[in-house]
Amino acid sequence: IQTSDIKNTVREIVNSTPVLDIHTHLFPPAFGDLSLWGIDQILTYHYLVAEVFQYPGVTYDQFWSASITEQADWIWDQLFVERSPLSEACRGVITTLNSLGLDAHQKDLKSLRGWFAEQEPNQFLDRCMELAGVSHIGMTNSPFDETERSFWENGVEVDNRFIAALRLDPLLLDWINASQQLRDLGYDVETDLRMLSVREGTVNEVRRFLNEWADKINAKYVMVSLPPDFQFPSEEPSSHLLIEAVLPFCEARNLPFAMMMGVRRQVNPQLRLAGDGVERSDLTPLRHFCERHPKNKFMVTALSQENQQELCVLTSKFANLHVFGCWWFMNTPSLMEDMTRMRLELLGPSFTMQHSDARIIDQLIYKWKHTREVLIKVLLDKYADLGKAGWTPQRAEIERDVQALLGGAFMEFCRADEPASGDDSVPYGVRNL
Ligand code: FIX
Ligand code: ZN
Repeated sequence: IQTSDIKNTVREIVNSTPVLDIHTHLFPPAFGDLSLWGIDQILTYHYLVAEVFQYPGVTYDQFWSASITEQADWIWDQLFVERSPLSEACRGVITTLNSLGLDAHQKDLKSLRGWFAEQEPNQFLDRCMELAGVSHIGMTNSPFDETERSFWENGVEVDNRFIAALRLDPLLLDWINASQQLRDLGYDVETDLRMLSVREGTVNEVRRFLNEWADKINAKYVMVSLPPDFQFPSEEPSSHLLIEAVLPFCEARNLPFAMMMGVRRQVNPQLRLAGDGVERSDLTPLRHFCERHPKNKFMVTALSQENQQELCVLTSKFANLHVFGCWWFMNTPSLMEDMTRMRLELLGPSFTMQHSDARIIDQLIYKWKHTREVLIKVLLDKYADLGKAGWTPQRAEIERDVQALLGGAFMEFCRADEPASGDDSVPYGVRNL
């Protein structure tokens, strides 16, 4: 294609390529109240809760004892009426409403509520996925969550556009409580993992738990979020469980083990879900994972800006490491742009540019619209630089690159055979996608 047409071509391809959104907190409507959507949910998103407490007016107690409608009223008033919605999370609300054909600037919350009240959940999901250009949605599935667990135990039928990920935070970060929960679920585990002889039985039971739940939910990968000072290997239960149960299980089933690194939970507990923060992570454990477990596949996203370059370089050293997403505090246009540029410069199109982390179905719209805007900008620059160097891309080449960045590289990573395993009977993690 002509250099002058590249702009339109890149824009058109980025805007029309379907996304595999590998990590969200969304559930399909079959999961009842766990499936969140609608104006009051969007307005009480925890990013906006954190923002509204920048301004005086209500105490934490007043806010949390109010109904969700009252909370949404307060956030709307403070962040959209009294002030301009300049933050990324606020702009997201505007983009979402606008894309749905609603006029947010009229500041008429009542009529917005009326519109949402008329929507049918399944049709609304279809509409959001279509507007967002999302073909598949990765969930976050925790057998340790009682409400969610009961849906799975009762054989919930899962919309096949949703992909399950087995989330293991309690198992790896809070073994004392997790071991009790496992016993309650009928697994014969001991809390004390220090003695090898005792550990053996426990480890086998943990593997049974992992296998049963991976089957039940049809998990495509396994996932944990980690604090900045997480160490591996160590004398902590997490290391015993990883080395003896989780990693062998992942290897046997060819499931990637995804780590989200750098979250300092509950910096301000009064903010509840909005109270988590970020600190720079020590990435040495990640190197240890890749070196010592070459037959495992690891996926990583880091929450701190200061970790991004080191993470890219580490990724370029290990074929069993896949970097994904601009997570949470990194999911802001300026940082996302820097990160995507750097990743392309250091890794080429071998990573997953973004995951939405949406908690509310409607948010798919803005998260992906804003991401695509960034991707267009970055790719246009990169192709322009390549043009100057003497390489003008063909349409099919641009399509291939965009597909890789929006989910294709992840699929390829999941499907790739392990370097040293010759066992053909092992099912591929995402073969049914
Ligand atoms: O741990 C996670 O998966 C995080 O994404 C969430 O805990 C966080 O609250 C969030 O929604 C970030 O976007
Ligand atoms: Zn998340």
